Amino acid sequence: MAFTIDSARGIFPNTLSADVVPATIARFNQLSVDDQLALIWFAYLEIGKTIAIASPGAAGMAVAESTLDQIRQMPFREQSQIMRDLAQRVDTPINRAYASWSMNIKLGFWYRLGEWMEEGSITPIPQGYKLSANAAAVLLAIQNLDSGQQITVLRNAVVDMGYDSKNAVRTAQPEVVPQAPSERTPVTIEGVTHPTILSYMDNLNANDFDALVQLFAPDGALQPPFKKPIVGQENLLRFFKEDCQDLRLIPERGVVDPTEDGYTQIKVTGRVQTPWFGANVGMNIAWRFLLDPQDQIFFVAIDLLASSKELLNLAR
Ligand code: 45D
Repeated sequence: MAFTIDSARGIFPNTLSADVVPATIARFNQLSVDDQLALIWFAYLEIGKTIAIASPGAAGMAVAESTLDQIRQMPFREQSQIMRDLAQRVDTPINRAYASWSMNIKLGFWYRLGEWMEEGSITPIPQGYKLSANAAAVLLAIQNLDSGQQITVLRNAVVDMGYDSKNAVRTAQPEVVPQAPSERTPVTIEGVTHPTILSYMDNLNANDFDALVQLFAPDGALQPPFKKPIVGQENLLRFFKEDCQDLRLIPERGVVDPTEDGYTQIKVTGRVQTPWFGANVGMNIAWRFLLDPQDQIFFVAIDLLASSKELLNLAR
């Protein structure tokens, strides 16, 4: 066979992704836990000044409710310890519960704690907390990112918290109902009319994950930004249901490049919005597809681009 997943990862090598994001996260992870919590707080306040975060849907949050109530009832000192434990990823019951939640529940959990910190029922970051010089430098680096990169740093900081034991069972998130066909607005992509690509965008936009996963080869793979590939239809379906609800994909343009042995490389660039920030934040994204000879998705990488200039880079 012409391609392996590993070699497929290298298609369209000229694509410039926002490496500053993992670099910033690596610097963040070196900081003391108190600096980490304070820094996220300052970054969150800063970002909140210009872009509003939407509140999480009540239905999805049910599984986190008892943990949230439990924390709210604790004395301030214990609340601080819970937050430190989360950031330090030690083995505690709350950290195990946290790790079992889907991405949106983790974000919604912190959204609530943030609201309660502002309102005073959860212990605040001490007034006048002074960041170390290193932490101040990381905060400055975050302030200099574009908004799509800033929220990616915030999200990654949150998602990696908690304690993920090897054999943990994931807590199911309530499933969304796919949008009715009559309510869908199909995308158009300048330079790309390939039905598999258009269906990919349309099914993801409609939360139609069963149809979406059928577009992949049985051993097909998807590589999210800065992550390793997720391989196989079963793993992909779980990922889509847990982490990909209510995304808005706005592809703009692309190129199609037939390759050896009936494979086709297709690069598409455009914007993606998350339900948390709606139209207020558009992330600059590239999709690098490799279709097999049956026109199924053998591989797709999703890249967060270095800048909006990269939206025009379709070079092979
Ligand atoms: O520690 O084609 C406090 C895929 C202080 C799928 C706090 C995709 C203390 C395939 C402030 C309270 C998914 C790959 C913390 C496409 C403290 C596909 C709280 C891409 C933590 C296109 C912090 C999708 C809070 C993409 C409340 C790129 C933080 C989606 C909240 C990207 C942060 C989505 C939030 C992103 C961040 C969402 C809500 C980056 C949300 C980020």
